[in-house]
Amino acid sequence: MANPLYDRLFGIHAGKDTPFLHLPDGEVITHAAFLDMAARLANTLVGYELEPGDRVAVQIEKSPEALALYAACAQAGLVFLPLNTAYTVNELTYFIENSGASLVVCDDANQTALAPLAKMQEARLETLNADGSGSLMRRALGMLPAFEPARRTEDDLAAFLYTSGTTGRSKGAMLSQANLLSNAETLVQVWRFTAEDVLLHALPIFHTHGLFVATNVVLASGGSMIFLPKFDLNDVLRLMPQATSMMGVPTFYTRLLGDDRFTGDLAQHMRLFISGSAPLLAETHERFETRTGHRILERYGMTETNMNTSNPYDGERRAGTVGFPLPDVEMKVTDPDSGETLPQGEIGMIEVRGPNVFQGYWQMPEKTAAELREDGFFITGDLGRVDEDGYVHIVGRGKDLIISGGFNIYPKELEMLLDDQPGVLESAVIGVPHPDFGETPVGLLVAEPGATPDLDAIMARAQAELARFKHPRKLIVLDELPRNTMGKVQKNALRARFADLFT
Ligand code: MLC
Ligand code: AMP
Repeated sequence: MANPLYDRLFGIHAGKDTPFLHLPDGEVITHAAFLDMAARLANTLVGYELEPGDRVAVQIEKSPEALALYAACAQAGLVFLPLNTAYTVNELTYFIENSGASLVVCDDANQTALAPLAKMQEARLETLNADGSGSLMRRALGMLPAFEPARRTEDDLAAFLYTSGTTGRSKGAMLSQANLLSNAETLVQVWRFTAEDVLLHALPIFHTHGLFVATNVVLASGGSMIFLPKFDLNDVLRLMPQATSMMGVPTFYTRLLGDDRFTGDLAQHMRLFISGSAPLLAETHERFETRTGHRILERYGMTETNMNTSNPYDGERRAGTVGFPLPDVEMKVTDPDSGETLPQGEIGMIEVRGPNVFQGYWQMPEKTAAELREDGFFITGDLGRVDEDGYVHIVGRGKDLIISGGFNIYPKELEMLLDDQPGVLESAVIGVPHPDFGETPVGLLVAEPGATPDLDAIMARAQAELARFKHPRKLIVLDELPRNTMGKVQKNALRARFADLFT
């Protein structure tokens, strides 16, 4: 094959007048129309003199055109680099510099702010707005709707997704065509997706879940998606009767359960509800079954590996577990210090190996070596155990990470900012339970001797520099931070002390 990713996800739909995207206003975009749009965009990208392997960084709202840009990058052999729309210019600077992107695509509204950065990086800057307007599509509309896919192999890179690190510095996870294809094709089988499926798609398309799990699975199966710009409860309730399946983060399910309009009748015809990206409380699983009769299928994955485990389609979907390793994924639980495999049932570090595991962190050989073993096992940073029936339980995190509504927040990044503020001696950021987002960050500060930190000013600083979802929900001044004998801050003690702040 000339270009496996394009051929197996997109090319297979050439010329088909079958629905691919159902938009909330009722408009339907067929596979053929979508591929026309992608080919026009691929011609546009090549017209900018981009070469296979070049990075295309995009920070744009979810739209059919944004998805077509992903397809166009696959077709032209470019590395697609989607970025959270919540990132500030400050945060974007690092991603654009670090990736060496040749093209940056943003909203018209951000063009002025990003222009100096793009210029400094010698990157081209084009725009694509939520309504499909902007310089990129303007040019694409004048292009031919046909494009010969660039020759690529399964080992070539398809995408970079940036993931934060415990040191506070983001790392570009390099995903090959094989990483994406193997996972998509496995998931189609294990979750029984077919051309009859209509997936209710309310996730963002800048992360693994919405792009590589939801979209790639639908593409590989030939089904269609109800493509919502975001999770809007009214739209989801209105359109669920036309869907067969839904994928979401736990917040989607708690929000549905919080609304009386979400009844068993509304969900009765649905084939499958899938949850992931953050722990689904066993209580949510049970309430969902009581309300609808459906057992949510929970699975476990991450940016570096796509999906690793899944509860079974046919067998028991066990609440509070993430099911079994996928058919082509090997998993072991190891001693975090020695790396030795632990006996079944013991809690340790989850490690995974398979065609889904990424190619390493872009230009960070030491970080890659620290997490990806030479024998191919990836050290996930998640702590878990396998029960007597083989179900994997995630019991905690070896990495200092907060997951809010499915978005990752690395405390270190917030702590570095808080430590820098006037009157602050030191800080610790912890995740505490939150009824809507699962967890939310709280900043604990210790004042310099004799100083009184201005909490409003510090919050304003955090708001100016960090994406909205990372903002500490509360700042609290403490006399001191609890430390163990080694001098390490005891975050567990702090999490226990502040566990009830929002519940
Ligand atoms: C939005 N806000 C958030 C937030 N999302 N704050 C904290 N955590 C979040 N996740 C902000 C908004 O900007 C807004 O700010 C305020 O919180 C309330 O907004 P909202 O309208 O209630 O939020 P909403 O826009 O509805 O978004 C919530 C959400 C969304 C849960 C629908 O965050 C979402 O779609 N999350 C999915 C994340 C995801 O796809 N993760 C997959 C990662 S891949 P203001 O200023 O108005 O107060 C991965 C691998 C794997 O992890 O295994 O899948
Ligand atoms: P990300 O880096 O955004 O891909 O986030 C991946 C992390 O999300 C994993 O390492 C886990 O900590 C967490 N995660 C994903 N799915 C689940 C799940 N079903 N249950 C618990 N944690 C999960």
